[in-house]
Amino acid sequence: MPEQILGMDNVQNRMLTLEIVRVTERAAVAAAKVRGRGDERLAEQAAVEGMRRELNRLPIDGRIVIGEGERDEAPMLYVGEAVGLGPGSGPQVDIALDPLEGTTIAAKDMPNSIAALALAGTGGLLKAPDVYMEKIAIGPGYPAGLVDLDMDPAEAIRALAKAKGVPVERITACILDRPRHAELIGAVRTTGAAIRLIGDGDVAGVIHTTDPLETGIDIYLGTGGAPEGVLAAAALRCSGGQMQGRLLLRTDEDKARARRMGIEDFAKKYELEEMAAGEVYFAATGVTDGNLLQGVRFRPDAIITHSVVMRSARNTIRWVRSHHTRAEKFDEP
Ligand code: VTB
Repeated sequence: MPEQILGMDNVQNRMLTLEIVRVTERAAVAAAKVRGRGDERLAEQAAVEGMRRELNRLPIDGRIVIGEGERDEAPMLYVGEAVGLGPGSGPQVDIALDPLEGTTIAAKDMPNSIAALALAGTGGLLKAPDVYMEKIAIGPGYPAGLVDLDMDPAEAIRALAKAKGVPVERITACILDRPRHAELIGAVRTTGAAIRLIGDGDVAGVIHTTDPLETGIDIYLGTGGAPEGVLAAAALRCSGGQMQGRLLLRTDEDKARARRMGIEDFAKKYELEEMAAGEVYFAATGVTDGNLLQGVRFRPDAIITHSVVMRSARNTIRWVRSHHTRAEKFDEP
């Protein structure tokens, strides 16, 4: 059989675009069953088990590049784990996943926790170590290079307002609510722009820039997890938009982690295409209610999930609302 690669416009690959939503649906339902219990580990573990089960049913020869952690720290969905039905069943793909992005928000039943998954051809996703990444992202429709990580944040906000044709006061920046962002928040405040502070969930935060009419967010700024940065980059490749990221390697241990992932240039500013290259598929399902995705609903007649699936080739974005009327399937091993 000839080698199958992602991006070949064959029926199998096109079907895969839709199939991947089952994986995030399953993780989201598992996490939602225990959301709002104040127990992060319980929700995370449920999501991981749910996602893994469904991922291993996909016709792919997959390898995790962004997962739950390095092999010795994660029993399941660790970096390097082979997933899917294996060689011969479908294309060779690299996978970035987060079965429950925003564990704390799910445990508190606060907005915007999601289950997320991205697929790319081999080598398509940046093998980011589990360190911090500085990020900047804006949605589609702006000239390339309008904002930049190396710009003063206030300057970036003003440039964005100008390009959008609105007063700066009409711009909203999304920033993780962390003490480390005090200076950044101060700088944005000097412009008069609004800030939506989020407790967690910067994958959703970045994705929210792609639809400001719906989410009210124009720009994402600040430092969050590097693995989350790659997942967000994959989503932005599919939906359009601009993003840059730079790893923050502060300790010798951070640097050793990066080196293990094959990273040599510790100060590199990654462009969107360097974090998620070539053909990319992305899926996310809401766990808790959010700005773009509704959380899982448990009704007497069905479990309802709300997801988005995207493919970079044609920037198609599909919203999938599934009614799982035989909901007992979620209890199957
Ligand atoms: C962010 C947030 C994630 O990690 O990336 C954050 O969006 C960064 O780490 O949901 P800190 O919490 O240390 O700031 C997460 O919280 C995932 O762990």
